[in-house]
Formats: sequence, C-alpha cells, structure tokens
Amino acid sequence: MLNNRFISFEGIDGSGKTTQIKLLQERLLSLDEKVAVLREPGGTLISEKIREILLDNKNINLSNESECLLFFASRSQLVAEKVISLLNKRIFVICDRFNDSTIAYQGYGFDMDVKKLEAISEFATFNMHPSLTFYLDICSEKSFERRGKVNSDRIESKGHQYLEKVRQGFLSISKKHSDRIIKIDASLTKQEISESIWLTVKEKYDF
Ligand code: T5A
Repeated sequence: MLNNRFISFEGIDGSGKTTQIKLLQERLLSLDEKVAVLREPGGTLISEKIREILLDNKNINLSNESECLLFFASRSQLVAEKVISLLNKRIFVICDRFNDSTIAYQGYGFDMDVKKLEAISEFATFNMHPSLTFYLDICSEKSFERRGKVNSDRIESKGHQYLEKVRQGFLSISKKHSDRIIKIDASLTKQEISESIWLTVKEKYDF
C-alpha cells in the first residue's frame, strides 16, 4: 500500500511536533530505516515561496479563502514533487502537518465549510492520506507559554481565542478519524510522549 509508511504530526503551535518528529526519526534511523522529514507549509522550492507569503506579517490583506487555497497549493506541490516518489521507494515520510492542519486552522478556525475543504484536500493531495497521525494535544495557554518571546508569524499572531478554536477543530477531527489519528496528551514530558509514540510505531510496523 503506497501510503503505509506515511506518518503525520498535528497539533497547535508549540505542541511539540518538531521535537517528537526528531526523536522518532532518530529511532527509525537507528533501525537502518530510511526517513524523510517534510515540513508544512514548505518542503519544496515552490512550497517554501508559498510559505513566505503565508507567514509574512505584512500580508494583512490576505483573504481567508486565499490563505486556505495557498496552504493546499503548497501541499499539492509537496505531494507531487516529493511524497509520492519517496513512498514509492519505501522511505518513511514524516510530515510536520498535513491536511488536518488546514481543516483545523482554516476550516474550524474561520468557520468555513469543512466538507468543502475536505473535498479540495482530496483533489490537492491526489487522495493521499497518512496511514498514521499523531495529534499532540495542548491548550492554547501552554502553547503561548512554550513559544515564549519568539516573534510570532502571521498565523501565530491570531491570538488565544483563535488557537483554542483550532484546538477544538483538531479534537473533532481526531474523533472523526480515530482509525488513523492517535491523540496524545502533549503536556507530558518529551520522553513520555516519545515512548508512547514509539510503542504505536513499533506495533504498527512490526519492529
Ligand atoms: N498552518 C499550517 C495553518 O494555518 N494551516 C495549515 O494548513 C498549515 C500546514 C506554521 C504555521 O502555519 C499554520 C500553523 C502554524 O501557525 P510553523 O513555524 O511551521 O508555522 O509552526 P509550527 O508547526 O506550529 O511549529 P512550532 O515550532 O511552533 O511548534 P512545534 O513544532 O509543535 O513545537 P516544538 O517541538 O518546536 O516545541 C516548541 C517548544 O516547546 C518545547 C520545545 O523544546 C520548544 O522550546 N517542548 C516542550 N516543553 C515541555 N514539554 C514538552 N513535552 C515539550 N515538547 C516541546
């Protein structure tokens, strides 16, 4: 199955995705598995250019609809250029965010028609889905606390209320796709979270 080695990490800003992806990558590499880590938005030359537009604080006039379609465009390019060929080579692909992020941040966050966005996401990503998703759940207060004084990008600047709405979106998505999404309490220690992720991966891939 093409998408079997396709894993994504989801969660609001500062939930610990990058930290856990690095730890999982190290474990897989230590077993001589090939691993590619891709970030969203970004991961290809064109997608990184789209990322600049999306995160630039100067783009105050970007409409919600344009924002949404730019996230899909960036992802579509990433899947077409990289994800499909890596998976065909049986390389583990770990994505720092995928379609669930757009459904949560733009769909639930902006009260958009989630069903419509799901249909666009199928088109944009050639019906590709991760076979396993770790959703790292933290509250918006913890997110702001962890990110500390780091300068916020355009999306991060949207504040507590928006982020809490996005979190509720992620919780709904996790319930709806409980066959694929593992919800993890991201307020635990880095080590505890990493062990829990590894237990799931070990079992799924028979390591
Ligand atoms: N976006 C993205 C959308 O709106 N729609 C979309 O479709 C997509 C794809 C991307 C922005 O774009 C938005 C979401 C984002 O706002 P980004 O810079 O890529 O911007 O932002 P994030 O993906 O959110 O990356 P962050 O670095 O902010 O968060 P991470 O990766 O979840 O967190 P991480 O691992 O960097 O950790 C943050 C801090 O917490 C500590 C770490 O050491 C670090 O200091 N930490 C912990 N501390 C205590 N306990 C733990 N368990 C910890 N785990 C990590």
